[in-house]
Amino acid sequence: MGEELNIFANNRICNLLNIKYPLLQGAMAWIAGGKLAAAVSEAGGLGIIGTGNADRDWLEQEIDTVCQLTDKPFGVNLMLASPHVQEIVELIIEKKVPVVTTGGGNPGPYIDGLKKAGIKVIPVVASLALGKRLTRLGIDALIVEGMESGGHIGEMTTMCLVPMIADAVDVPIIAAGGIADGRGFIAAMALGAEGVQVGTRFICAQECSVHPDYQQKIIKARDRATVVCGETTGHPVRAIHNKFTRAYLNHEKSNRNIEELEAMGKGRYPAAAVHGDIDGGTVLAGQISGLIKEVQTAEEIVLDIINHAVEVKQGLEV
Ligand code: TUI
Repeated sequence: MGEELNIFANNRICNLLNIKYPLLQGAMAWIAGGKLAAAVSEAGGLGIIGTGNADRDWLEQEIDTVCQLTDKPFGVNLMLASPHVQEIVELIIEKKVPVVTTGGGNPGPYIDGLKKAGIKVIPVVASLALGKRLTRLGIDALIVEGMESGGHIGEMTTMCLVPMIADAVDVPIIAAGGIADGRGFIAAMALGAEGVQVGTRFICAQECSVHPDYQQKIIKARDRATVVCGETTGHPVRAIHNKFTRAYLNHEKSNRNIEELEAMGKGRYPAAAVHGDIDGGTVLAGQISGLIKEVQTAEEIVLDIINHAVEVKQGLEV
């Protein structure tokens, strides 16, 4: 533990966000609510509420839940493709949420307003071009997300994209995609990141509101369990292969009608995450699912990753 404190004493992500460990919890729509975010923040990481397409009332409740459970910093993810994005931004500012991450698009138009309200802004990017452009707009850090991630993804891997962006920008970088233990944590640091974001492993946290069958689907997953759907629509999504992805991919091969494919995917995220329809719903999860073996508390997950990272780092110092 003493060693671990030394490692993070000068860490720019810890200092920026006022957290103990440079470990962010991925903001998964329909999955990461206030209870999970509070548990991760209480454990020393940064818990983040995933908004997806949720409206203002839902988010207000989840923010209130976090504030009842912890006085530590937390974040909200702004999903830029949401029809409620404007009202969500207003609520974030009203509620003085300490940290905002963004995803699914270019957050350029919202950065100024959030920064003026004293909020730390950390966009998720999946390409070098957008990463470079956003650093000129006064963002605080970047989450660089590789295509190993679950959910909506870009084309680059974490292994290639993190060092490219690390070379090109001065803001600190948080690596995401394919990270679930101390080996991934240290590998990300070696690539030039100063923090990591972990999504899929936190789906298997006890405090996560996701349906228990969803957690079991991840725990049973092996190395090639996930597939990417929707490449022809321009919105590729990684999910665990099931009856639905099989039907979708077959349809995608034979029929490239985007509206039909979009209609086929409608409502599938909550079907799996909330109602536990793990055959007919979309079970968003990253490639790292095959490494996840059990449901643990958020605190156990945070400490396991950090302690493992310390051990791995020591093992490398030959
Ligand atoms: O956002 C994600 N992953 C997600 S969000 C989600 S829920 C959802 N609900 C309804 C509709 C759509 C999604 C499930 N998974 N990850 C962050 C991420 N952002 N990955 C890739 C990007 C990204 C893509 C394009 C960021 C910026 C971007 O910019 C395009 C441009 O304008 O240059």
